[in-house]
Amino acid sequence: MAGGTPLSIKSLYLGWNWRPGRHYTKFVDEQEQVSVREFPAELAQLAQRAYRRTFGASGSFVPDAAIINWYDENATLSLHQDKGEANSAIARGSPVITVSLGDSALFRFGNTATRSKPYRDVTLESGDLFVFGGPSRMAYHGIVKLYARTAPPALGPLRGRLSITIRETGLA
Ligand SMILES: O=C(O)CCC(=O)C(=O)O
Repeated sequence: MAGGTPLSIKSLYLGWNWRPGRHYTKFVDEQEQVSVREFPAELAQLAQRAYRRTFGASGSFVPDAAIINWYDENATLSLHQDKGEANSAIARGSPVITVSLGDSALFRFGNTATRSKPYRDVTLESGDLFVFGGPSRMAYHGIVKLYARTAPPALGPLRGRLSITIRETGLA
């Protein structure tokens, strides 16, 4: 839910739990009884490879959180900035890395100041990995639309789109 309105995407959290409008916690419930699922080492390795390919070997990037979003064919994600992470991580330009699986989607990658132009629309296909960090870390971004039934047949009965968005919270 965002402000009482159901989101049109379904989300699962790894490493740290995030509730829109709140902050990261280690628990999935209000009562703080159920711990969030572990952030898998395989995702950390994948994100670090992407980081090195994009920004070179120097610099530090310690990913520790992922959001898995599932979009049905009508789902969208409005333009937003990712700003729940620690100021230190954001100030370093620590990247946000998104892996796409399933149906293709139109991803809008904007500027850091406003939700309006200039922005670029990029089609993300299954298997694509998108990295933004450095001076683009606070770029507004979102999913404008899905292209239904474009997922590779090899993914079997998966409907819609899954994205895995990996970040460094800087909170550990
Ligand atoms: O689904 C995507 O590719 C983007 C996800 C996203 O923007 C987010 O989780 O903040």
